[in-house]
Amino acid sequence: MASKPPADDIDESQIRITAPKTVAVGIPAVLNSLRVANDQMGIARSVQTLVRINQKDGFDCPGCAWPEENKRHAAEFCENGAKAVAEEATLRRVGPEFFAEHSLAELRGHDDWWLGQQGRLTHPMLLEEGATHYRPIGWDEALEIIAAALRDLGDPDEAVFYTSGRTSNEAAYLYQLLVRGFGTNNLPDCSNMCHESSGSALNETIGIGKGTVSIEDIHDADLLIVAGQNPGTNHPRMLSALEKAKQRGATIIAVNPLREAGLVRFENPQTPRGIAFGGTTLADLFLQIRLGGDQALFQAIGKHLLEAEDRDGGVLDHDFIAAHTSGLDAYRRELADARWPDFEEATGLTEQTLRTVGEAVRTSKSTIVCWAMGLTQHKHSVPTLRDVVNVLLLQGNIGRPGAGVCPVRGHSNVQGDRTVGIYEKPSEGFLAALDGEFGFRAPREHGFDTVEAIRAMRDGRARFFFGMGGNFVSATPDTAVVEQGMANLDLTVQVSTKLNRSHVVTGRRAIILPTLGRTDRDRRGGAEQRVTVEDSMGAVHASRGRLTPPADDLLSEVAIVARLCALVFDGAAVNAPRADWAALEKDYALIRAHIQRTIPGFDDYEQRIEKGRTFFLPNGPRDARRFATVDGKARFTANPLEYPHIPEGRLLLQTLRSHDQYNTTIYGKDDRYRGIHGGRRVVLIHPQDITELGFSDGDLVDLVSEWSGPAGVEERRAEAFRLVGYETPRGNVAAYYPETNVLVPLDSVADVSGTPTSKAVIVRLERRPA
Ligand SMILES: Nc1nc2c(c(=O)[nH]1)N[C@H]1C(S)=C(S)[C@@H](COP(=O)(O)OP(=O)(O)OC[C@H]3O[C@@H](n4cnc5c(=O)[nH]c(N)nc54)[C@H](O)[C@@H]3O)O[C@H]1N2
Ligand SMILES: Nc1nc2c(c(=O)[nH]1)N[C@H]1C(S)=C(S)[C@@H](COP(=O)(O)OP(=O)(O)OC[C@H]3O[C@@H](n4cnc5c(=O)[nH]c(N)nc54)[C@H](O)[C@@H]3O)O[C@H]1N2
Ligand SMILES: [Mo]
Repeated sequence: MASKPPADDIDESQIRITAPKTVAVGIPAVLNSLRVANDQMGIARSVQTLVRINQKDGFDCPGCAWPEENKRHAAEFCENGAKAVAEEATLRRVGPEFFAEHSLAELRGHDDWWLGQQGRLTHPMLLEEGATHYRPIGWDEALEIIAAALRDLGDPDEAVFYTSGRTSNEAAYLYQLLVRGFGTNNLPDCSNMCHESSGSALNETIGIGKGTVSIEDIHDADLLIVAGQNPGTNHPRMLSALEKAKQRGATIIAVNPLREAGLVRFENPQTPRGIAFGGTTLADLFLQIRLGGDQALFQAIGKHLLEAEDRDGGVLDHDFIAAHTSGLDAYRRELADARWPDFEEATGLTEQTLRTVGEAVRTSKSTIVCWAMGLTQHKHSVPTLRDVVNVLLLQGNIGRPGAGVCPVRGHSNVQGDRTVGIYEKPSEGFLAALDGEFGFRAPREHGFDTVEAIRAMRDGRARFFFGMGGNFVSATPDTAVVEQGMANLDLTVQVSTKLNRSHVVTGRRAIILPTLGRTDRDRRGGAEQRVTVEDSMGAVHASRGRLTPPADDLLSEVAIVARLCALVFDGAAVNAPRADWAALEKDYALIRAHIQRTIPGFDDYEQRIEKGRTFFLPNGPRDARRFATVDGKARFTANPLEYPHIPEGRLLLQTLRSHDQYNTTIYGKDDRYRGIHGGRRVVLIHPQDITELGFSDGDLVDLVSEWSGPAGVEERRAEAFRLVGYETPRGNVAAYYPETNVLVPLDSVADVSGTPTSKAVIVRLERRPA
């Protein structure tokens, strides 16, 4: 299995390398965001759009899920938020003429960057079996083909319904109802590849799969540990919150194999200090940890705290532990056996450094741990995150001001989608509420997550795929297997704003349904509709787009799903949900009323989102130190230490994002902060590893991943990457996703959560034939 760079548009011989930056944002970021916006949408539309991002009567930025500050700036967005918006608000169009001009075979030869640059989709398109080109089709006809394909399936479990995390609460709720009404829980989502490990660990230990802090807690924290996250690129607005905490006296510890600029120093473009005086130093301590060493780090902190307690006392919060937790003894025993040399080996840090961190935690009055993909995409991510919770519980750092867990979410509504039912393992309580509300019986058997869905596609157990947003083909692991799996299907349907690889790697038949994005005006039933979203901290608010949509008769996601519900349910099945689908399509408030009646925490939904208001969903640990776990306590857990072992002559590869991309949407080919310009097929590698493996900086290599499967060692190859000497731990390398997804074995997943191990792939380098 190999991925060749699509030859048409990749010429990365011109890649330019400069020194990595040590400061993030500042004026260059502002200029860059304006340039990108102007390219895509012209200056008038840029200004009209950018001033409404994250304002109280505007739209929610589709960039990330970081919450807004309560007091908003005139420009409450960041460089990368502006790029995300510009991509959506672009004036470029992909209409029927485009598809007439470009055959499927030709489109397959382009990379994700080229495809995304073509513009917004404007018409429903159909690819008939054996056809070389998509052709335009009417909405009714398209929806009828989908409904007929569903009726044709022998078993509802042969259908897979994927969701990406931009979908609004209203659309997601109706969508899960469509899927469950049809008879399956096959609802894989991007979260399966993202924060599923966080959800698994947090649900088990504190009884809620979400973070427990608010933005004020971040400002008030005494110590912030930011691990496995690159906020300068992926959550730039978080830097303002970290800056504020810093100015109030907080200590920040960054934990990352790479010295990411955003963690080192921040120039806030919204303050004179940021513009004129060189900004704020963020990380007081930068731990350049080995990939996958974080469990050892948190165990080391826990061990240090317990030793200090035994020696001097006064470290643990005994009242909290007695009243609210269970399992301390088992955790204590596990750590008593753990050895400092193992911690050193796993982290690449000395005992002295680890104890310095332990001291910072011991003396902190309130501690928050923030994390993202660096902690969730490893085989042992769930035990790692359980050990994060253990450390916080020791000092009662959950459910009080300035303290708690902060998994920093990716997609802007990924958390809301899960809240309203996008989940392959729904709870009985949720299903029973749906049954009561809609007069049917929802299926109880759990469905496929993302990896299981791909296996089903590969093995012929799935025949139908529906993608509510996202780019399943490029975002998922093991690209060659996924592409073959898609080709096995009868029909693949994508509801999308922009062209991507999932439109050109298809089943025997394929349908593209273009849809409105966050920035577009959504007029239905004679009124402008708003939707709601939930941010990373459990706050829900409304979002309303103002721009003229890219085509006149575009349907919103809600309208598409409501019409499918009518086609699939009305008149037909005996056991089907009942509702006035046409009415729901015309007034989204009616959908919110259903949500309010079936999901706890949405009381007075409509009133609480009026006039730019925001409300918090209930959060037991945060609100009242209530822990909905098996024993009603926050649970200490004993987790044997795990960390990656890299075979001789091999490297451990993490796959990550550049500064110029949003997941599989590539804005450009620069990674400004890391000093990479004009190309993406690079491997960041320690200079001594380059020499030791017999290469030179700048050499072109193939990356070959090695995975011991049931049938022996499997190899996967990604061709033509340029070696770039970079400050990363020995033996650890980094390269961009999605180009490297071909290397991630489908079966290499995190224990418990099933998340692909995108931050831990064993590879070797092979010289390219000259
Ligand atoms: N502009 C922009 N914004 C985005 C996105 C985007 O693509 N572009 N994507 C959105 C989405 S869906 C998500 S999930 C988030 C992703 O946000 P991040 O998690 O910040 O994204 P990654 O690029 O995957 O970066 C992972 C970081 O973790 C570090 N890391 C990797 N492995 C380890 C490890 O073992 N231990 C530690 N301590 N660190 C490690 C890497 O060096 C890197 O700094 O961002 C969201 N926001
Ligand atoms: N190797 C590796 N793989 C990874 C990761 C990694 O770090 N390494 N990260 C994983 C993570 S964290 C995530 S979240 C996934 C992301 O997986 P996805 O969410 O599936 O991928 P995206 O690239 O965000 O999807 C982009 C597409 O969404 C569509 N779109 C954008 N906005 C809208 C909208 O409002 N409505 C609709 N209907 N469509 C819209 C556009 O057509 C666009 O092309 O990838 C995962 N894959
Ligand atoms: Mo994500």
